[in-house]
Amino acid sequence: MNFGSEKPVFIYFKGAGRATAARVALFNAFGENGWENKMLPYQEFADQKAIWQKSLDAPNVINADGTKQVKDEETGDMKSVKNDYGGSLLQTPLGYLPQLHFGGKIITQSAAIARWAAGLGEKPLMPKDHFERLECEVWKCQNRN
Ligand SMILES: N[C@@H](CCC(=O)N[C@@H](CS)C(=O)NCC(=O)O)C(=O)O
Repeated sequence: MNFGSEKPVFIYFKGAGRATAARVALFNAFGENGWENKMLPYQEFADQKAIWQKSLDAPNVINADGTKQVKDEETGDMKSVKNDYGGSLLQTPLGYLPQLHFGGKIITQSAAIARWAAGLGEKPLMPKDHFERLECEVWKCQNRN
């Protein structure tokens, strides 16, 4: 699989939290220098979260697909438009970390990122055997991050 020269950027706080499995898998897949492990200072996160929160002004609807409801000026009807979350770094419906910025997308959910990265690289962490893989998935679901 060829990812070109783009480096995935993983963003979380300075600390283990929900990031360990994803960080380990990203390190294994992309090597020490093939990805960026960005640790956001908490104050910076809080500032970004405030911008994000403000963008959810009434009607405060968070759609899972990253859209929000606004009133159509002409018809007065409610319509769905893409939410840019006020330009906040937290451009996702839940405004949480971690995030993975890659391929022009922002991916959330630590377990999903860990599983994805665990299948990559010269020596993927995810076993080839289908049943062993299933056991890994069970373990990951049980741990929920
Ligand atoms: N299910 C998500 C949960 C993410 C989550 O809860 N992130 C917390 C930190 S561990 C967060 O960003 N909290 C900040 C906030 O709630 O404003 C995942 O595993 O990635």
